[in-house]
Amino acid sequence: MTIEKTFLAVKPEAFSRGDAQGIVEMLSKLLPDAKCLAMKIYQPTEALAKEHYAALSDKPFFPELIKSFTAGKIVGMVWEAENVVARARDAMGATDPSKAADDTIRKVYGKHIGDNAIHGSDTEEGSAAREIQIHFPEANFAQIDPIATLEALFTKA
Ligand code: IDP
Ligand code: MG
Repeated sequence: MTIEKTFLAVKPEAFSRGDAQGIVEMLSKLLPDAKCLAMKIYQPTEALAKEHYAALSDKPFFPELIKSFTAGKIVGMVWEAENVVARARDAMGATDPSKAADDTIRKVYGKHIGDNAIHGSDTEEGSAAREIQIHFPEANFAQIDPIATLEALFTKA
């Protein structure tokens, strides 16, 4: 049993639809033992997006993906729990929302493969740690209440 961290983010399209709160609530419900360790609202720069999605740079949809990920604000988060990388992916559902199982975040909040509401680190070794380093280089992690923190961030924004 390994305690892991993963990087999760409400994507720009879902954020602009006003779905951030619902998505964070669903994460809390589907991963009840997981601790949220950090949360920020920010608009990814092109450089950040390209670094984040570097492994997909040769895909035909890469330009569209970068455009989408930089189109507006995201809610970037670090969550920690046993086996959380894979479990968060289960909570998210399939990459294509039309193929996602019922009661998954992408089924409820995703629209299509390019607008699938939430990002979560891949299970490939080192992927989550790399993304956490990119998005949270400051790395001052402490358990926070994700719903209350999001509300406070909205109040400040
Ligand atoms: P994941 O987000 O489920 O881990 P990845 O294969 O890592 O899926 O792809 C990253 C993101 O790129 C997806 O969430 C999706 O928004 C987008 N994407 C993946 N495949 C396609 C595609 O075939 N067309 C358009 N966008 C895609
Ligand atoms: Mg991926």
